[in-house]
This record gives sequence, structure tokens and C-alpha cells, in this order.
Amino acid sequence: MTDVDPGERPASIRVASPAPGVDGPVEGVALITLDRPKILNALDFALIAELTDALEALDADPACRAIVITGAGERAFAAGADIRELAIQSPASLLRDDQFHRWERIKRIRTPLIAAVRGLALGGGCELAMTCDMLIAGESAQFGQPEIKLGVMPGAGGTQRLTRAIGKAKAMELVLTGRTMGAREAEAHGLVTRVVPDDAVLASALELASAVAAMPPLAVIAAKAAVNRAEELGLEAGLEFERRSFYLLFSTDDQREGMAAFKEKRPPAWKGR
Ligand code: CO8
Repeated sequence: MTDVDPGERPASIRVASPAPGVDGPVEGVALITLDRPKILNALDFALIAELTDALEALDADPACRAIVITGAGERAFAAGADIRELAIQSPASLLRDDQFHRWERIKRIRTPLIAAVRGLALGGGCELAMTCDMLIAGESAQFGQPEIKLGVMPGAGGTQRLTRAIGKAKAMELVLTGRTMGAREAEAHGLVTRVVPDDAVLASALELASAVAAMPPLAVIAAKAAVNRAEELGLEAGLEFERRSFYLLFSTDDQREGMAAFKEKRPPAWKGR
């Protein structure tokens, strides 16, 4: 198990790789916990910096094949950006410090990310959950973009990702009124992978991550990239991207292994090359 060096200020995330599971370490899976439960895991710039660095370090580690992100405590995944910090920003400070560039770095993580959400995922918290590739929600989960109630609007992807996930009519309602949406409503509109009882959220996310981690790593990276292109490219370009990626995987040992194992009726042994 590795811990992130807290540096000068106490760490606001915890990193465990491999993740601790009920029956011991979950091989190939890392767990990141947003750890400011007293303020509902509000995301300040330092937390996002720590998170980005940790994700990039795990992404570079071949032993890590899937990453689960969750929030400490039972009340929240994250209740949004830290409003105390946001309140003192100006256009100049935002432009100068460009803290939001880290969201692009999170988007570039190639290892599959799974959000395990209990309680509130609001504002930047909802945006972080939506930046993940899959989302397990507890019955108590509440999703929303309440920034409008603070006199602003989503700024880390909410207007784009929520709209792509649940459609314009619903997204517009949530963004313009700040209403939150429960887990079942979120599931019905395609925001979440599945809803489980609150006390099963983490185990369910780790199980999903473990299933992904057991797949051939290069095919996983290529497939994640291709699915994510569906949100960005037109159909023709997306199909072309998919086809190129498919062809490329025929240069891997894992393609030969996977197909040989099928013929020989045995489990494959992936090499990651
Ligand atoms: N920032 C800072 N502190 C917070 C936040 C937050 N987002 N949310 C809750 N807290 C703090 C409260 O101030 C309180 O602290 P204290 O005990 O010191 O007063 C503690 O957490 C517990 O919260 P409450 O007492 O308010 O708990 P309630 O159950 O009464 O209410 C709510 C829960 C409804 C969630 C309420 O706390 C709330 O409205 N929070 C703000 C939610 C919100 O507006 N989120 C959006 C923030 S803006 C945003 O996310 C923009 C994203 C931009 C990109 C991201 C960059 C990192």
C-alpha cells in the first residue's frame, strides 16, 4: 500500500494501491478517497492538484489497471468546489493561476476511473464524478449543479457532460434551477452505471474495477479512448478511430493469447503487450 506524501499541508486525499478489499488487497485496483468529510469533501484547488498528481502517478504504474474515486464519510462524494476559496477569486486570479487546467489532465488519464458516490455529488463534485468513466451510486446519492444559486454557473464541465449524459431538457432544468437529482432518477437518465444500497457502494465499485483490471490492459486503454471519442467526434470520425484502434490491437501478444485461449478452452494469461 502506498500513501501520498502530504508535503507541508495535511493531505486532503488518501491513496491506496492496491485498494483494500473485504478479502484483502484488490489486485490491479487503486482507491482514492477525497478526505475532507467535515466540509463534505469540498474540492479546493490544492485537493484537485493532489488528486491530479495521484491519478497521473497511478496512470504511469503498470500494476494499476483501474482506479476507484470515493468520498470520505457517509454524507458526500463531494459537495462541490470549496466556496470559501471560490468566493475570493477574480477573473485575473482565475486566468493567472489557471487552476482549472487540471481538469483536462484528469480527462487525459488512460486508466479507467470509477466514481463510487454516496450522498452529495454537487457542482464540482458532480463534475468530477462525470469525468470518471463509470459511476456507482448509492441510494442516497444526489447529483446536481447548484452553481446558479451562487450567482455563477458550472465551470468544470457540468454544462457539457451533464447535457451529453442526460440530454438537454433535463440538464437545462438542473443547471438553471440548481435542483438535485436522486440516484434512481440519475440512473433512469443514463448518468450512472448502477444504483446499489449505500453500504454496498464501495464494494460494488471495487468489484467493477477488479473486473476491468482482469482484462487485457492495452485493449482496455484503447477501448476507453474509443468510447470517450463518441462524445467528441462525429459518427464517421468515431468509427474510423474505432477501426484504427481495433486494427492496432492485432499487433499485441494479448490478441494472440486471447484468441488462442478461446480455441484451447482455457483462461487467458494477459501480458499487457
Ligand atoms: N464549500 C465549502 N464548504 C462547504 C461546501 C462547499 N461547497 N459544502 C458544504 N460545506 C461545509 C459547510 O459550510 C459546513 O461547514 P461548517 O460546519 O464549518 O459551517 C459543512 O460543510 C456541512 O455543511 P452544512 O452544514 O451546510 O450541511 P447541510 O446538510 O445543512 O447542507 C448542503 C448541505 C445543502 C450541501 C450545503 O452544505 C450546501 O449547499 N453546500 C454548497 C453546495 C454547492 O453550492 N456546491 C457547488 C459549489 S460551486 C462549484 O462546485 C463550482 C465548480 C467549479 C469547478 C471546481 C473547481 C475545484
